[in-house]
Amino acid sequence: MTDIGYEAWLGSGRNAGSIGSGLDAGGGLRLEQIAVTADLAGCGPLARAVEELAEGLEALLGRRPEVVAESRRSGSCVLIGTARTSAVIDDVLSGSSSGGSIVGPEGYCIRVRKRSASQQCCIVLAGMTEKGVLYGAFHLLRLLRTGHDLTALDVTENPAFALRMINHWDNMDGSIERGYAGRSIFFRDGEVLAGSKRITDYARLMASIGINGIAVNNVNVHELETQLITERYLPQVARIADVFRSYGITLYLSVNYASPIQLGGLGTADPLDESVRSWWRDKIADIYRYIPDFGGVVVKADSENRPGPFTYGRNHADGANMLAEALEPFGGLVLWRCFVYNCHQDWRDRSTDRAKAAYDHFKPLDGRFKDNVILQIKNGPMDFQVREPVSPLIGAMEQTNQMVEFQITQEYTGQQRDVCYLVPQWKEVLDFDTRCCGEGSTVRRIAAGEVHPYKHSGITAVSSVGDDANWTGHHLAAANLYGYGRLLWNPGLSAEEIALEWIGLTFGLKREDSDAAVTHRILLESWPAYEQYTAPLGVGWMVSPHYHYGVDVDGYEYSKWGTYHFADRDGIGVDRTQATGTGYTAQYQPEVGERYEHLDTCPDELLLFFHHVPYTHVLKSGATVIQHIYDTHFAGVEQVDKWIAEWKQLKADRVDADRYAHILERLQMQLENARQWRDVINTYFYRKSGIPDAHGRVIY
Ligand code: GCW
Repeated sequence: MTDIGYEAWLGSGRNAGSIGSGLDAGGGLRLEQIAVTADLAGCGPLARAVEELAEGLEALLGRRPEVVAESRRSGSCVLIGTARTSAVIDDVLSGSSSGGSIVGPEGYCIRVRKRSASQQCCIVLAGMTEKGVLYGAFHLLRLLRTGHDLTALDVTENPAFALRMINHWDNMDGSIERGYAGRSIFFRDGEVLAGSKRITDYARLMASIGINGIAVNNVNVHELETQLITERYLPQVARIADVFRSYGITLYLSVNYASPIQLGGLGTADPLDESVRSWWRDKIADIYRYIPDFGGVVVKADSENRPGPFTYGRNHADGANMLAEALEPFGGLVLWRCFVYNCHQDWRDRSTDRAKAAYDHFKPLDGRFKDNVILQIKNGPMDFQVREPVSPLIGAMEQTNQMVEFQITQEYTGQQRDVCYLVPQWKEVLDFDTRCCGEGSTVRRIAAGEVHPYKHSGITAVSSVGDDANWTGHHLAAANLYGYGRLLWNPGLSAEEIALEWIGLTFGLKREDSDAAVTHRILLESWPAYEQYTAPLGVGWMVSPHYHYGVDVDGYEYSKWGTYHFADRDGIGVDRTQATGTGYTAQYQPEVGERYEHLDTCPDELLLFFHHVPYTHVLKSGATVIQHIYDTHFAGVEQVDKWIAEWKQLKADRVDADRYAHILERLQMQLENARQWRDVINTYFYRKSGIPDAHGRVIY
């Protein structure tokens, strides 16, 4: 078994030829030393930063820089340190040469300084905290590895979101719910893999993209995982937390709402019952004895058959506040998921609309949650479909902290067999203007805490990582993991730029390289293509039940999950209007809701999410709905076909043989999948509607 891809975007060997200009090229940047302003006794983020720089520079320059105290520096060096440890550091932190950028607690500055006497140049990397220095070290190495000009370096960076999290859906038997890249890196056969090198390497990878919080176990907390918060497992969990801490990452756990019954032997988990509250207070105190900086708990309650406060006639604020009260003395958080809906719906019941559920449950509770509760809201109202509108709950609560949940694991978007680069989708969500506080109330600003005065906010996402050698199954799926972190640091980066960075770092290809261009094109075209050959115009859900890979048009049509397309011989789509449908559009701000309410203003790509229309309805594109279905399904397959042809043209010695063959094989699988989708969807709608393809292509 090969370990190609294990280094992911931190691989450093291949592209040594493209290292930063200015290094040894007359700019005086020979970087013979790493000078540190503090002693390095600890093993925290500062020590990690030194280690990264030493190894990274050695790989790039062919010699290992000497690590010295600031007082012993001579010649060209990287000087690193935190605020108030050195005059040079403080000077750099106090303002950029262009003046006045403020460095926050996780931010950093990188500047080139000339030492007047020797005319030797130093790169000064200054962070307010050790974490900032570590992020800065990864930034500097990224610049070096992608060939940036360092001679006039002037960087000031702060992350856009405070909480930049990952949620693993890992179970203790080693399986991963919705995992497509092997088994868990945290658990196996009921044990915690404390001490595993893989976890250290993972923490490093996550720190390199700025992730600062990780929940390691599945939100569906089963029997054994319920015990993770007991003395039996806490010592091992604490060892993972130690590793995370050294990389600036805080550990979180998903907990079972019914723990007081299952672990404590109580007869109830009623959040207003004093014995339940006191049980949780003791339990949380136990956790902090093992993990002093424990981040808090993720809770999936009253959702898909998980226990919750509803059993006791209480609401979600009651449930969340009980946990929040126990966590408060330690500064811990409750990440309370809003994925709450009736998963036992009768498909005959046309009045219940799953899309409305989260808003209906949570919006009335605004202001009733404690300050250390954050509502965790999926980006769309249904469930990570290839196309959904933005959840109307995002921004709708002024007095309740919120964070957005994305899905990096490709449950509904090709399961890391099909390439589907999701950064463009996430960017669309972040740029969406909810109008909750007038124009400019974008999801990005809400999640950054700029629209409402949230005490805590940020973004989380379901992990795509498993123990496959390359972490993500499909090599190209690593672009989503990388892109997620980069976007959370700086949502101003374009999806194109992020893809280019990733290609440069992963394959050592320069942007002007034609092989980089092919890979870049495939990534950028992949989400649109996936949308084209799967469920059309925002309708979603035509997937094989439970697995969610592959087509099954009626797989969920007569089920209990609340996910229907209502196709008949005349038309298709879900009427969610106020005028004649479920009234879902009323959950948006009026300007937004009105746009979706009317056929003439509803964007094509979401038409069938909001409206039931005849197949002959003419879209803004000029095509009828049925012709659009045929055209996009043919186009989606052609697209994948074209990628294969282009991939085959790559120069043999560029992308290494292993990755070349792996990606080609996956593209061929994707072609099969796309063809199946195309033929089933086109045939289904041809048979339903009786309307032939205007271009006479083969439909069965
Ligand atoms: O997307 C659905 C998945 C479930 C998942 C659930 C959730 C962890 O199909 O596997 O359960 O969402 O987000 O809780």
